[in-house]
Amino acid sequence: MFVRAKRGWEIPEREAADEAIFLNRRAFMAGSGALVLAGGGPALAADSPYPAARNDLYKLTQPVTPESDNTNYNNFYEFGFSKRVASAAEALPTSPWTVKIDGLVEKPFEIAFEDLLRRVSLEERLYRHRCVEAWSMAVPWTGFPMRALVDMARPLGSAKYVVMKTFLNPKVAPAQKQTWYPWPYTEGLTIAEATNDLAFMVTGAYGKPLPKVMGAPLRLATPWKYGFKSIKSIVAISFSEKRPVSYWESLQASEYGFWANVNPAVAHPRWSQAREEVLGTGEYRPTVIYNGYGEFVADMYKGLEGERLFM
Ligand SMILES: Nc1nc2c(c(=O)[nH]1)N[C@H]1C(S)=C(S)[C@@H](COP(=O)(O)O)O[C@H]1N2
Ligand SMILES: [Mo]
Repeated sequence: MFVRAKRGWEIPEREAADEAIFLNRRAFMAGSGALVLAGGGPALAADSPYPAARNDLYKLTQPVTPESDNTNYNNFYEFGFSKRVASAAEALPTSPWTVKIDGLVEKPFEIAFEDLLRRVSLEERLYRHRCVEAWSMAVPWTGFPMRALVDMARPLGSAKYVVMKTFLNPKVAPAQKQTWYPWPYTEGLTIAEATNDLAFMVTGAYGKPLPKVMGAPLRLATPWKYGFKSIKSIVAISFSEKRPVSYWESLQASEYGFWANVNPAVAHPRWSQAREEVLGTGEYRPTVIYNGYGEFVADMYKGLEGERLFM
C-alpha cells in the first residue's frame, strides 16, 4: 500500500526530511541497499504513503478549509491556551513514537508508529469537524479505520470502552507543568463507537503527514462528536470495562460529558450550539444533529435517550 512517491534526489532536502519521518527506513534500506549512500546522511528517499487514495464514501457539500486557516487556529492545550500554537507544538518529538495497547486485551503490546503504519492501509476522507466552541471546518484527513486498530488489539469480550491518552511531556508542552489540570489528555469511546465506520485514526492531512499542531503522529477523528473527542498525539490505547472520565469531563463535568454528540438543540451551559462559524469564511450556518452524520451513527444511540448524550 506504500505507493512510490518521489525519490530523495527528486525533492529538496527540506521536504525529504519531513517525508523521511514516515518512511519505513528499515524496509527501504533492506529493499534498496544500493541506494543508501555512505554516511547515511539525513533523509535519503521516501516511499511515502502520501497522498493516499480518497475514499469517496465520505463527501462534503462545502469547500475544504484552507490549510493555512486550519494550522493557524487550533486547540492543543498542552502547548498553550491560544489558537496560535503551531510553532509551540513544533517542540514535540514525534519520531520515534510508540503506542501502547493494553487493558482488557488478549496480550498487551507496544508498537512503533512506523510499524503500525505498515500494518494498515491508508486512505483519505473529507470530514467535517465541529468544535464545542461553535466553530467548524472541513478537513482532508488521511488515516485508517479505527476498527483496524481494535482488531489488532484483540479486546476481550469483557471490554466495553476504548480509552486513549495523549503524551505526557511537560519539558516540551509548557501547559503540562500546570499540574492542577488533569494531564494527560484522555478520551474514550464505546467499542461500538470505536468500530463504527466513521471512527478514523488520522496520520495525515492535506495529503501529507500530520503536522504536529494537528496531533502528529496519530490522532482520532470522530466527526459526529464535538471536536474535543478527537484526541491528538496518542501514546496509549487501553480497553476497559469502566467508562473513562475524559480530560474535559474531569475539569468541568457540568459542561462536558462522555458522549459529546453534536446536537444543535442542547445548548452548552454557557452558549448556544444552534449555529457555527465556518473557519476561514467568516460565515455562520446552522449546526446539524450528529454534525450531519446521523445515517452512520444514529442507530448506536437508540434507547440511550436518558443519557446525557449531547454534552
Ligand atoms: N491532546 C489534545 N487533543 C485535542 C485537544 C487538546 O487540547 N489536546 N483539543 C481538542 C479540541 S477541543 C479540538 S476542537 C480539536 C482541534 O483539532 P485541530 O487543532 O486539529 O483543529 O482537537 C481536540 N484534541
Ligand atoms: Mo474543540
